[in-house]
Amino acid sequence: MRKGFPDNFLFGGAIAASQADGAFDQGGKGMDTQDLRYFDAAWTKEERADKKNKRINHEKFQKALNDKDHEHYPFRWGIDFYHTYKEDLALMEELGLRVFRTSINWARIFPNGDDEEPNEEGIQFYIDLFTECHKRGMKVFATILHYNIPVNLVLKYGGWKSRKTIDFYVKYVEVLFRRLGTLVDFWLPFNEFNAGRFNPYNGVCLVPDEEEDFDNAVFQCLHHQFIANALTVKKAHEIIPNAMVGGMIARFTTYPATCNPEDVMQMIHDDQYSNFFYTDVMVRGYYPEYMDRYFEQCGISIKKEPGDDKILAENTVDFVSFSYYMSLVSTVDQDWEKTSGNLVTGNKNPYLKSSDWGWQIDPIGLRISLNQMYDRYHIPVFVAENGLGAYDSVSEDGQVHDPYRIEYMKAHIEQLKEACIDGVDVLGYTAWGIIDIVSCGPMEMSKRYGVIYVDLDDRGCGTGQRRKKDSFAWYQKCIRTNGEDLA
Ligand code: BGP
Repeated sequence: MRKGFPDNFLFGGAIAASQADGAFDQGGKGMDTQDLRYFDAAWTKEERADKKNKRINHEKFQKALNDKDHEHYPFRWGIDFYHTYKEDLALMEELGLRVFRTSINWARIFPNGDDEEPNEEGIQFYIDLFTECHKRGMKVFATILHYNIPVNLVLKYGGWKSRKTIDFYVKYVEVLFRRLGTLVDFWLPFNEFNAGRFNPYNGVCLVPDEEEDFDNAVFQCLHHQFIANALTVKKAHEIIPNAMVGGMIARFTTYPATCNPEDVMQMIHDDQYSNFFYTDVMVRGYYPEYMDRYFEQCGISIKKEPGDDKILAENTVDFVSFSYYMSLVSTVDQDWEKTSGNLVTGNKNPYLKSSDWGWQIDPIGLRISLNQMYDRYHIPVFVAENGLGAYDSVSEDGQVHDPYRIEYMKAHIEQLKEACIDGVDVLGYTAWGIIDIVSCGPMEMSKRYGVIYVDLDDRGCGTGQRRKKDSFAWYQKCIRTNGEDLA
């Protein structure tokens, strides 16, 4: 029996380009789809929670294209990581991170997505960034697409609706593999594959009111992404010896609300449609049978080309990964109390506490998820994201005291360790938003995940100064003792 974490377990931290980098119009970068998301710092908490304020539509999309009022577009400024990455990585080295996850911005490599030649300045940025990670003792976990594609691909081709986007994407990844292949340890073609369904603008870059049959368009885009994912696996294996390419979902672990068999059946369906469909295709290499019935019932018909099934079957991922923040409850009872969460609104679990944003905190759910994933696929599993979004503030003593975050991380890492003892082959754990960044869903800076505080507010105003929170020392000790000292 294993006793705990494997030696030198890959404790790490994660961020994403659009939420951190800023410099949206520098270094030859083109406009990307996240640069167009509008936010108003004057919105009240209720207005921020109201999805209609945040949801993009045709009108907002068009207005954003020419809007020079950058304050309302937080993904244009992020935390300026593009310019500060050296200092930030120095802090991460001090923290002891063994792996650093970030995403590559497609529009930095191909500003328009369909350019003939890549942008050398963009490539050089990633060579420098990843070299710096290695110099500071960190492996690199690179997400190839974390929600943002060059806007031009949406305007000219309809984004992921078009098969042409598969070709542009494959051309993009080929450049990455040839130029950055030796600098990246883990490749992730798509962040949270199931986001295409739960947050289609982020996941597949569709503008809802521009579609005649929205649900069908979503699944068509997802099919194109599945093919792009498989072709990426193929290219990586051809170009980079021993490449490790993963598949990822946002894991919505769900429990039946009661032992009523109807609730249990509902749980199975929720798990299939929200979670396993995506990993089943990427890991097993084919569309699972249960989706035939689902597609029939929902009137979904996907256009596939001859050869698609073969591409999926022959190019499955090397590891599976997920983000884990919360769990949900499945029930047929329509009146069950609701709660919010990342990308989804779900049923409330009376046994769990929630974060300030209503996400249900469930450390044991992480162990459950790891066991479920490993039982199902028996390939290595990576926890690509986990963390607590909270309001932090600088106290009078100049420190940021965040005992709630320490409590959250401790409880989850304890369960991660249990999963290792259960025998799950866990490759690593990258704590989400290791340094404060613009939050993805609400787009506010005030929802912070970091163990490093960044002095910026919801308007992007502030000194940008970095400050270690109490959780910094806690995570540092956790890593130094390889997860043995979690006190
Ligand atoms: C995941 C995304 C991240 C992220 C995280 C936390 O779904 O991959 O980009 O930010 O959720 O969500 P939020 O920032 O909305 O709190």
